[in-house]
Amino acid sequence: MAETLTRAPARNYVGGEWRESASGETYEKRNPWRPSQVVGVYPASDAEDARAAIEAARAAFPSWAALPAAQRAAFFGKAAAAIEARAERIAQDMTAEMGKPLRESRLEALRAAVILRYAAGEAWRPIGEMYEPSVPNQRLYTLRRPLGVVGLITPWNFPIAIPVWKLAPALMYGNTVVLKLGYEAPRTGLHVAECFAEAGLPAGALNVLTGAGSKVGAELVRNPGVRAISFTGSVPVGRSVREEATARDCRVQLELGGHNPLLVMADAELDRAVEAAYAGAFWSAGQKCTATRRIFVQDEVYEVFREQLLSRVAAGKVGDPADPEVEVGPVVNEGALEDILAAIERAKSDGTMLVGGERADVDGYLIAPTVFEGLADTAELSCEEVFGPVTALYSFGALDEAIERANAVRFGLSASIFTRDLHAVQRFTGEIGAGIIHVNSQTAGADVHVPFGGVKGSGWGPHEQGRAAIEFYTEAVTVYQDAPLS
Ligand code: UN1
Repeated sequence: MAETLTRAPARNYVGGEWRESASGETYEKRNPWRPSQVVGVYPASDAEDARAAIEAARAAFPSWAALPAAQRAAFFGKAAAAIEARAERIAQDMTAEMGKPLRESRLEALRAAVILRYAAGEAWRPIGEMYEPSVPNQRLYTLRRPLGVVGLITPWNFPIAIPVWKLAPALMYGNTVVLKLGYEAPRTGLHVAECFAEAGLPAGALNVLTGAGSKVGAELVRNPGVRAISFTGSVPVGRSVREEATARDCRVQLELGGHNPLLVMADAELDRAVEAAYAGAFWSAGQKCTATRRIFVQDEVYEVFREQLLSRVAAGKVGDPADPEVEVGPVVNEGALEDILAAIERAKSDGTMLVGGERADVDGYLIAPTVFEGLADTAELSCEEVFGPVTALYSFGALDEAIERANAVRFGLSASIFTRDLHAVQRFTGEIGAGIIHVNSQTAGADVHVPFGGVKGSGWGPHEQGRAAIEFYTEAVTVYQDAPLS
């Protein structure tokens, strides 16, 4: 039996108004730690809602784009302050709806405000370059212009950071936005809409919808009114988004999966490497595309590293994500729980499970942190992304071998090496197949002011965040401006 809901059903934010879905349909969101508890009711939006949001964004575009950037930035400062003022509420909601441990939810809520403040600074940075002309009386320069309406399709696993790091540059460069929130974490993203509404953002500049990707996302991808789609999510959906959008000349940016390696050299600070392995593999229950999936340890220290990692797993606090001490909470829903447990079952015949592997709570979708060893590099778990608290240990002899094996997957998002050897660092940063490279820190995490994105099968299109975001959210034009002769 569902427990009583204490909050009114939520609504979409379209054209500056709070609206129910056109069909009136809703869906319930339950707490992955206590699935009998309904934590919210949300519009089950469909293509009609997406079309209304696209129309609102289209209508708002000319005046939004015409505003001086510093005026656009002023809304960001206010929205950031509104996020900071309600950060604890946002964090609690995030934890209740998708199960991220509160300690990480709190950091993510505040990170959203930092992203907005960084993006606001774009108002004072250049948007073009001046060149020497090759004829007299000419100014020759490049200029970056907004695209128009952009569609943002976002996942549940970073339910405020990812929507904000997409919408912030999109709006700052003068586009208007239709944002589709992750189905499993709508409340967190709706806080952002509320904060922009409080900031007085002009109606229609930002439109936010809840509902299924197959309905809302699909319309954004197909609708000719949408000039660009930024998508973060799974590989198969990302591929179909790319095919459909590029076929109609719509700009596409994809952030997809990862299968991120952590290399531990014999000279590494082992305690720090163990901490990084634990955090990278198990925080947020491994539900990050930057999570550590493979841990390569040099032969000489393999045994001691393994023992230390297993002690760290034994000491780790696993359970209720609302407890601020808890490091590993539930996975997002029952389907994810079943898929991860099934992948663990299959992996048992490919290698040795050292710890974990079972459901760790009768109600919550909790999986105990799980470590394998002895898997072949071609085993499923060595190659395919299992989006949960599961990682594997591999031993290696020389750095060459480790880099080659680490690179032998189709993904290339993040990678990390622990060593004191500068030569090894230079080899690694030069040769590892990853877009985000860490030296002596964990594979997950992303600063707001630098580019973020993968190589190989982990992404497509320009990278996100930092100044890199200008590539995707603007079009560059070259202007030959000859002065009149008299
Ligand atoms: C992070 O590691 O803090 O969906 C960010 C994801 C990535 C973002 C990771 N796109 O997990």
